[in-house]
Amino acid sequence: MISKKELNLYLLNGYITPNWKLSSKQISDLIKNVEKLISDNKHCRPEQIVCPHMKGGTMGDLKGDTYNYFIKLAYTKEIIQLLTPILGQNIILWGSQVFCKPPKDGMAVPMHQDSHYWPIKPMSTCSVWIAIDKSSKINGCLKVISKSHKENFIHGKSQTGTALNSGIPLKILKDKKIDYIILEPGQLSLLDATLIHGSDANHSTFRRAGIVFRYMNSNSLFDRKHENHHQKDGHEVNYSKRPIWLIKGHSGKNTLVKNIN
Ligand SMILES: O=C(O)CCC(=O)C(=O)O
Repeated sequence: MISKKELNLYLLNGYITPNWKLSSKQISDLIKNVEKLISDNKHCRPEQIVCPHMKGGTMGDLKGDTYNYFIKLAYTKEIIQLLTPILGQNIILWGSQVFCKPPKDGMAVPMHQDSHYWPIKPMSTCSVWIAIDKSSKINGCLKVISKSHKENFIHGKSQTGTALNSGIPLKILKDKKIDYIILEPGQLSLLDATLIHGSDANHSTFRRAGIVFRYMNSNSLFDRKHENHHQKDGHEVNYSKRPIWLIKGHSGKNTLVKNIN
């Protein structure tokens, strides 16, 4: 559970790193499964492995059987306890992504607000970003603009060689203070959907891998009619048929809801 002080910091700044981390066994299982996922899917950039918790991913082209592991990880009791003060008693898992930046080759993620792309109405969602490797400025850790979650910013086409189609133009960001989220393996960060965040390219000799799970309050609607879009890697994001998972409580008016319990 996060403390009242941590909850207030999350509401104020748009993110927190709670005082909890995965156990050594959980970390070694996570490393093993991410490495298997990447080696089973050499056709994907490792920063762009979308929905590894779903059999076949969102397009049916993700190979291997690690989805069994990732969906169970999303139900980890302690992670859900951290989320509950933020999202309430009714929670759905609707997405996930592995962002693994190989040494010397990892792509930058342009500064963006996730709410710009997402089909959730109203936007009551929280991302749990879990560090698989030590993540610091050297290997392209997450960077955020604290308190930026109160406002919507325009997005434009992103530079070539970055992991997303669009980002916030650099001229808008130039005077804003950047905070770097430095994490040990197994530590995690909770991020508001509207917080401006991104990460630099990895020029170091150390891998920087993380996995993010996307949760929403199930009183919000996962809108099946939201416009589809195409990612840079040719991956089509199609929200109309994606299954989502009930983590706790009720599923509200949401459709295509599964449950592993
Ligand atoms: O892992 C990263 O560098 C970026 C993560 C991100 O953009 C996200 O979780 O929405």
